[in-house]
Amino acid sequence: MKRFVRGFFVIIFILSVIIVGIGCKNTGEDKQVTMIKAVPTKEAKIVFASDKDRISNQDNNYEIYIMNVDGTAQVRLTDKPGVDNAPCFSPDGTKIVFIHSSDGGNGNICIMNVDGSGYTELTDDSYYRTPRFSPDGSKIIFSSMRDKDFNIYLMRLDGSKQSRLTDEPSEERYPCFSPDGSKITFTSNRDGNYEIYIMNSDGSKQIKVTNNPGVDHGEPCFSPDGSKIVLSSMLNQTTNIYLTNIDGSEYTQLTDNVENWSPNFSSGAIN
Ligand SMILES: [Ca+2]
Ligand SMILES: [Ca+2]
Ligand SMILES: [Ca+2]
Repeated sequence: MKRFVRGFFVIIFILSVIIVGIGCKNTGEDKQVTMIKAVPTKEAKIVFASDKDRISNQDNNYEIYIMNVDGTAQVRLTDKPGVDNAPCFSPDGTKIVFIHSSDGGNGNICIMNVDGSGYTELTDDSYYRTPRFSPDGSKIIFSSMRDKDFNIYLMRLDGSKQSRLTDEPSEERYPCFSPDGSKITFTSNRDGNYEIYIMNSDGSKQIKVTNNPGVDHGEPCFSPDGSKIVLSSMLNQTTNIYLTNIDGSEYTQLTDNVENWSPNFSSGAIN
């Protein structure tokens, strides 16, 4: 009997050592994760527009700011009367493209270095919106109503070689390249209802992706593997985030609240 009791306690002791060991390992992993969250990499930055330095409620003087991913080290990059907004990093993180306008609507496409130097207006007739870099950083895609209605255009980083990719009398807006640069997604109301479209990067083969009564006009964006598009759509007076395959199948509503806009994928795999 004594031998049995002694053996029992030996087994309990061994199990305790194993459980404590596992617990310590998990604690160590949690610490590591916490450290990664608390100390973002030096390179990662977020760019955004804000009027937090406005002098009065009427001055409408948005500026472009940059900050660390934890919200620290906020630095103003622009200092110019008028609205500087809609910023977007170049793929290599060295430049920012954005819009400068008088009222936050249509404006001119501008580019600057990531430290705010080299502020340059690439256009001069104030008809432009939503500039985005191509994945290789060599071109800027944007929408403009300089030809009366909104269309999708492409140009070099110095503003030269502008080419129009759409030619419908409807509103074509919010262009965004696929990660491999071969396709562009955009919104259009050419069939009477705003839908998401895809075309080749030269403007050929324009195909409608969505087909529903919702107003699919919200900044579509490809997934990192190019297989899906995330967008915002208004149905029943509220705008929510939706996900669809690029062939329009599996159109899925992801949010169900009041007003959700501007979805964007991070890099990484989709499970
Ligand atoms: Ca400004
Ligand atoms: Ca058009
Ligand atoms: Ca629709």
